[in-house]
Amino acid sequence: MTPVSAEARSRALRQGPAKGRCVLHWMSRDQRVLDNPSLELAVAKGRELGLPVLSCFCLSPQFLGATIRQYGFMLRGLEEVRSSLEGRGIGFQLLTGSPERELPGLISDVEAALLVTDFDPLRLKLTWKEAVLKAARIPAYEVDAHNIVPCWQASPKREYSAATFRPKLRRLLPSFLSRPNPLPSPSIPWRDGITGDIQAARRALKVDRGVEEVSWARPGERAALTALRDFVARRLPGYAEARNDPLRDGQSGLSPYLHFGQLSPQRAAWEVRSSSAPQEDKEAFLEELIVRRELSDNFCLHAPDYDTPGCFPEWAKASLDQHRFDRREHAYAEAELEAGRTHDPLWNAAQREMVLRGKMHGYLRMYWAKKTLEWCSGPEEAMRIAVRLNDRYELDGRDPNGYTGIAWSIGGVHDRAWPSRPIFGKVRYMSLSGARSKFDVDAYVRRAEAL
Ligand code: FAD
Ligand code: FO1
Repeated sequence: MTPVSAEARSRALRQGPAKGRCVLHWMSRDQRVLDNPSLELAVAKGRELGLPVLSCFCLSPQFLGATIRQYGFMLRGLEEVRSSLEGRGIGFQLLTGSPERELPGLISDVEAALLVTDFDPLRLKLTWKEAVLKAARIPAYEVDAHNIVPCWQASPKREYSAATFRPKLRRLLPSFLSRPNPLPSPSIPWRDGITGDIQAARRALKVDRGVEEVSWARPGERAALTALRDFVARRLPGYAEARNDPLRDGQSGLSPYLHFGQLSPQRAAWEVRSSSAPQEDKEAFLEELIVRRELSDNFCLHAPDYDTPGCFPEWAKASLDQHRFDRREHAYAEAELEAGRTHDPLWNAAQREMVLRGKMHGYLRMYWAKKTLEWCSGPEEAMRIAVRLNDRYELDGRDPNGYTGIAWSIGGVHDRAWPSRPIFGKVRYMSLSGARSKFDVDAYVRRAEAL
């Protein structure tokens, strides 16, 4: 398989002559040094222009409801990024504040000749990028370092299901699923020192410190690689069957590393595919890692209202509307849901696990979100509460996978219509008895109560 250049994963946001004293890399979604095509392109441009490379990260103090749980994990990962860049002669600068203001200031301070940044379909990120490009008139490139097939190449439009998206990805995967490239060294090392005290920035953060940091995942790209290799060696075999049982440690646990970009999906896919695990387990994992995950980016990029019922397919909107005023046997206020005080022991246990550990098993996430529709006043309130709780407590929250997973659960996005029923209409229903047929619910509840 011939290596795939970073260029092939990039698109020009603005062309033009590059004149200045350095190439500036704006790291945001993909917070890693190795296997990072956006950093790779910045170094390649620096070698072409004979300029040093500076990488920067802009710490935005309020990011989509994130608490110290997520900021703490992210900042520890950035400490590792900083020291590993220093060792490679690439500069690192930590900015704090809003990127719309801070980036243009840095671009002029360092007289950047050209800007390279990573791709992110979230609305807030698109707003940041637009503002920076408007303020700084230098050539700029965007690299999709998060999808194996660059999002804009996989499909030019919103895909309605995995079934329509999978063949498009399959066709392009052979040209993009390659071994990740080594990072070339810059031709001119960065000599103006490293700025930005990450520890001081962490102390200065005015974020909710009531949601504790997690202990089950060590942050940073070295820990991410260890977690990947441990999963591939010990738990990929049997994944296809074990992944749906919340009582077995069957999922990979890689989502925080993928969310913060501390692990390259290309690296994960490459090592899974080259492993000696059974074919059905490899396929089951790659279906989630590539098809489901990259479908989420397609959805958020092409449905900017991804966190409201506006993004639901028409059949689901009409059907949910028709059943909007159906009688609810149970109804809960947001505070009762957040406190996990409902009549449903399984839901309460899943909520408790998420609040205390910052993670919830994939099967339970579907059940958890669907019940908010059943117990809230309508899809709008259900979406708002599910998004707020998911983004506040989940370590992997504030991610296209989350907005898509919640829209799938509450509004049938990427799903089909089911026989109509009260409240849900034609949106797929999930029941406690259904869960009991899949795993030992009482054992899961006991385990969560012991947390
Ligand atoms: P594994 O089963 O080991 O899968 C490996 C990777 O594949 C995951 O890390 C993820 O990147 C991807 N993946 C797996 N399942 C899905 C899926 N259904 N959709 C998209 N990608 C998937 N994922 C998040 O990263 N952040 C979230 O905030 C989030 N919120 C969700 C909310 C709801 C209501 C639902 C139904 C799903 C949500 N998911 C979210 C998707 C999925 O549940 C998690 O990615 C997965 O459980 C993470 O655990 P893992 O890494 O061990 O998964
Ligand atoms: N990206 C940034 O560029 N700056 C930030 O300050 C920042 C904070 C942050 C906090 C929690 C979190 O889950 C993500 C955060 N991100 C930040 C964005 C993240 O890197 C991803 O780009 C998106 O959340 C997913 O696409």
